[in-house]
Amino acid sequence: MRLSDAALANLPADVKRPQYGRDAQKVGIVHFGIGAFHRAHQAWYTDVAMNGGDRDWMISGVSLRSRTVAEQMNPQDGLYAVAERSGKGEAISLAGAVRNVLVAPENPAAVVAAVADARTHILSFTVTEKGYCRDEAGKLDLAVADMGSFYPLVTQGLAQRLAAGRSGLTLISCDNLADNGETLQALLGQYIDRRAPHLTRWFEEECACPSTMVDRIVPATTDQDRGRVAQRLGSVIDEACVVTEPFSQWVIENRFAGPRPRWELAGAELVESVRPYETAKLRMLNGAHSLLAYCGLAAGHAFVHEAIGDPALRRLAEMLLYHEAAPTISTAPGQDLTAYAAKLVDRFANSALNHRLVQIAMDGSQKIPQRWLATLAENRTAGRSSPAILSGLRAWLRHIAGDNVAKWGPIEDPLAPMFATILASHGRSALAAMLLGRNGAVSGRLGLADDELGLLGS
Ligand code: CS2
Repeated sequence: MRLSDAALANLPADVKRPQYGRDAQKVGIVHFGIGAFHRAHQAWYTDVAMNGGDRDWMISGVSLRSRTVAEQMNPQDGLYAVAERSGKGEAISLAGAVRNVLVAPENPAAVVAAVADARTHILSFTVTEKGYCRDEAGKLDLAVADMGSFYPLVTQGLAQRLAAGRSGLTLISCDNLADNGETLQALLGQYIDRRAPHLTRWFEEECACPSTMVDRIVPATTDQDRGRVAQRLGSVIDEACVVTEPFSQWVIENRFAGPRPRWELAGAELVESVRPYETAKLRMLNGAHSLLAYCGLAAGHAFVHEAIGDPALRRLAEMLLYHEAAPTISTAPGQDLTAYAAKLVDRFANSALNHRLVQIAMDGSQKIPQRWLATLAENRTAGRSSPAILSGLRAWLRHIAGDNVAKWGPIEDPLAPMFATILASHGRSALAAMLLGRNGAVSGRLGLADDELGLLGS
């Protein structure tokens, strides 16, 4: 039997489930990019808020490309299990905040209508770094944005809101970008300027794009995970389950255009400025993750816990955390980076998660600037070297030159065609300067100095 509202009666009594009448709740959030991360993070926070008494915050998820998630979730009435795994075991609960999943290419009008609906107050996004369609200078690439991104759908929905005299919206980026709220505001603003200029002023005045720091490690769900969850659910099959760690954090800039769920009931922190948390998260957690990914794959490891268990890699990660990233962060009152770094190492060591390094290694061109290059540039200005990051960059260059392909599969990166062209016409030794030098295709304004490029070798 497949999980669904009707199947709830068949579940073992000890499986936690939504305590609110799901059918009675209206949709208040439209979320773009409804992958495993969203289900284990924002949708879970929203479920906790509704369990705590909040109402009408159901989520309509949008898939921008494939119908896989719709096929997993829609037959289940949007229900799915969140399995929190650690050395202490596994806790399972059912989350109920997702109403349905819309597949944008099949029914764009339904997505636009959901954005325009009078009851919608929030749009949110986990479209990954590349989903923002930025060019090398960080500006919107209009041609890419017109082809299957969220920009046209959101813009049409907002235009309908304006035409109908409806309220503005809060748009929340939950992706690992620096200043993700400002970035979203600027890029969507550029799209609106070009494609619907009559909206520009209304968007600026009536909508808000708060920045957020999102954090929860969520490996891609495997068939084995689904099998294990089915066992826990008394043989009820859940195609949409997610596996995650017990830890979760969400820091949100308190700047909304209208109502919002009480996400603080699940521990979300609403603050004046997200920047210190976001910078620490990107440069420390994500920075160390990418380092472990490229150096770990090269050393033959498959999982994060194996890489952090390798003494040489652990030393390298700690060098990045304590000596390279932490000194560049201006902390908020009470923010303790030493404790944060120690906690990260513990989280990475969680061997119950099986978090694949190849998952982290993908899309490096989109991740490296905010994870490594910003740190490197600030250390350079302060006269400090960043040897761990340089090791990471060296490992990344080898990765995209194909050294790990035989063992770990093809390079997944939107710039992979460019890497191939550079390799074919200029050879390996040109990669560093063309991608990471001043105004390089990956580094942009964060380009490396000549002596640093020299240290990368070839
Ligand atoms: C990871 C992140 O895949 C990656 O690049 O670094 O997804 C990481 O697991 C999350 O940001 C943790 O919050």
